[in-house]
Amino acid sequence: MYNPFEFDLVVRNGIIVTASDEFACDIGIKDGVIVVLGQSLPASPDCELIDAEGGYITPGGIDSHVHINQLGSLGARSSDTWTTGTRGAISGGTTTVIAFAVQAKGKKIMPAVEEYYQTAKGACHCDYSFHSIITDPTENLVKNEIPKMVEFGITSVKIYMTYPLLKLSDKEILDILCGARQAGVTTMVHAENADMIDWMTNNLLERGLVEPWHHGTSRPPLIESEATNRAIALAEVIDAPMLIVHVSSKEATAHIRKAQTRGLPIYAETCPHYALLTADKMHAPGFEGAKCVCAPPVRSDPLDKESIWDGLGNGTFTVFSSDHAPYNYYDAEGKQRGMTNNPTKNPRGNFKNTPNGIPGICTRTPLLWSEGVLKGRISRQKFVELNSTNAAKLYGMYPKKGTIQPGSDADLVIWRTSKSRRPYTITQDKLHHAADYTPFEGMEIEDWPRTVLLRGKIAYDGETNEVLAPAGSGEFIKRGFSTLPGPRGKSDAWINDWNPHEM
Ligand code: DUC
Ligand code: ZN
Repeated sequence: MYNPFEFDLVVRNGIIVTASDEFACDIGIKDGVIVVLGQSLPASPDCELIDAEGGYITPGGIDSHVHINQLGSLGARSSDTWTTGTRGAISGGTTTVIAFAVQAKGKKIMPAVEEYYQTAKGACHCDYSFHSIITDPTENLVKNEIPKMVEFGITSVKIYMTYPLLKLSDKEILDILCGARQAGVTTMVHAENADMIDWMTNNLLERGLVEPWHHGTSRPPLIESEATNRAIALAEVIDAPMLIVHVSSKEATAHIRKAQTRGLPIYAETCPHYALLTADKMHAPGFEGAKCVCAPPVRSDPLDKESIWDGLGNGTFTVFSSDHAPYNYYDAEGKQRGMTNNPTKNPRGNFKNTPNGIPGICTRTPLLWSEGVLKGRISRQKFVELNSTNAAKLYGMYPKKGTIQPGSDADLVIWRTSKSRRPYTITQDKLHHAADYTPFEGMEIEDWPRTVLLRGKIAYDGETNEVLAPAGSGEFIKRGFSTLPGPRGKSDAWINDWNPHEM
């Protein structure tokens, strides 16, 4: 028999879903941590009770790719601060976010990390961590600063193959992969071919083809496919784990699948917009198409979306992230840059000067639950894997985060049952982010989280649509190493006599 005074909170009458199992039982929580999973747990008079009313309970979501309080492409201003971004996250069932601390060229990474840390501290409605974006891989950074980052609790770096201020050469990428591999760090890659984009963009501009949808014309799937294939080759040379971020096309998905089949530690991420939106969104009247300008672009071929759902179901994709990069539509420092900075004076704006990115932090988890699980595209176990568990494992937070078991943080999402569920229409006025629009406006989905708990406290009430976790309740998560397969170890499968293990 458990001591009834052990618990601060008992969640009764729910069906727990993890990445591997599903079972009906109570959850006993003490000091924000799950201490017992059991049948008919006793509760003292002081113990708080939550009745899940037969609904599924999934681990709090982990959104491992969000841009918050970060300057965007073309110097655009993010519409979300840490407070508003994490308020949006928690309202959609995300209890941990990982955002980006950016190294400025010519500067060190650790000061950027420390400065970014100060902007988040005390401001968040959910737990948070950072990846580091490396823009200038000096020898000192690779040898000395990456290990310092690891000590701080950051065990992943992100690099870009495109964008003038961010892009790295193949040689620089190899340098980073070496340092990352030695430090046990996972490298995330934005894979698009920079020269192809520049060339096509200039050509389109010369011909006056500048409307928002030509953003998609300038970045066809081949651009993503070539860079993905190259990134995988670079990772293979070094035997370094790599995650390809925001995969949008069937061609890139196929390269990743092939690499995984060959046993390489290649991981992949996709996002709600690639699974659910198509390029016709960029043809909206006037300049409205700018609301869906992001990179890689949402695709026009329905087979791309089909391959994204196949990849979500068959394990090609490791994580499902929002790539929340919010720029207000009605903002001269947001999407309107494409109207004001518009040399051809085209009344529909200019895609080249439109900041890339869309908001998605509130809607990511409900969309995957509704469009994935409730529409029968993926199992509940796969949902948990994509929404929480794999991110926790890959980014070194498991089992504190990403699952429901004794010892884990009591970060929980309680869903309604098939009887109590009611259709939910996504509209901007209900969302808790600070962005002034949602690309999913008007979309009818099957459900929205009923209750969200952050470390054993009700953080969001779906009945009233209220965020109850105060700003400042989120904690910085010092991350450890990935527990998913890393370098393949001593093997005779090297490309030739050169062997990264002898470096
Ligand atoms: N593309 C990026 O490269 N970053 C943020 C958002 C986007 O659309
Ligand atoms: Zn991004």
